[in-house]
Amino acid sequence: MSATAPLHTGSVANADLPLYGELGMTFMQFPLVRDIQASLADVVVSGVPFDLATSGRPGSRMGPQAIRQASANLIWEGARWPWTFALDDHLSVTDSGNVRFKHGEPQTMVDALEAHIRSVLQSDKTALTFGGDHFISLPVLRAYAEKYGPMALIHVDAHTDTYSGGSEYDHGTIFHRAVEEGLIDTEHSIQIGIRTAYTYEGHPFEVLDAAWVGDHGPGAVLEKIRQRVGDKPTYLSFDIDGIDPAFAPGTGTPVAAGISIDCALKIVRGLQGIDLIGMDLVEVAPAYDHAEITALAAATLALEYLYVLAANKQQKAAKS
Ligand SMILES: [Mn+2]
Repeated sequence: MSATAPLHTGSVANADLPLYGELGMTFMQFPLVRDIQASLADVVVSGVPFDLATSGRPGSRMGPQAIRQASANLIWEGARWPWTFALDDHLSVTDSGNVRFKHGEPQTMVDALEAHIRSVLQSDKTALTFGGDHFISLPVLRAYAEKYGPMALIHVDAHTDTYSGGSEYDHGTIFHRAVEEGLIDTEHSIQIGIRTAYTYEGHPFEVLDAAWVGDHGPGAVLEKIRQRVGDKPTYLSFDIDGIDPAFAPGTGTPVAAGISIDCALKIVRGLQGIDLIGMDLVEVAPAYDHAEITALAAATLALEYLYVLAANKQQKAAKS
């Protein structure tokens, strides 16, 4: 994989470019580098094939490979529309493969993932992490909080995941626990696309529910996000079930009337200028997908995020 020349340069694909990827696809065919310290990349992509904390339909352990495979549809476009530069002109990305742990022993995943993300951050890179179910965000946030302290959180989801009951390994309780553990600065955090019940009174996050997003559109959402997160280091946690099942049916706990993929992409694209320090994209369960539309939505959202990082880096370089 690493022997392959970068495929993202130039504005159009070369005739000899493998349009639909190769065997053992990495995300966007970025070089596979397992040794984090040896990598010179700005961003490390990782998969966490874990779904033991799922309350509904399992299967998100197959998410990372589905997202990587779907990204094969995106590599031919040298500069992704509507951006006017090639991603690797400004940002270097590697894929470190999947985090390894013992199936049936959730704590081994927690320990391995936390150590992995810690090593990414210690080498001055940031992480783009593919779940797996949403529980994987908790070890990631723990490692992030060691470096950044309590972070601003932008959380896209149909569910708040702030439930206080639940089991030790539970994809519905992570933000309750993250708040409890002091990983998140709730005053600067916002949840978007929510359309299921939660404890409304005393809820620590600002919520833009799916109906509000539908009524007001991405511009208004971005205004609210900017007001809320300000210039704090900001982590983006994206549950694919925040998107309407029409655009993302391949997930464990789908909820009707979500946000459209168009709106979601405009929101991610509009995060330019916010101090983004990491992203996870979780709950893609390919067994319930149709025509790979969920995996394609996830791959596209992740790529859009990388373009935002590239634009931010460019802007920073221009200032200094
Ligand atoms: Mn959810």
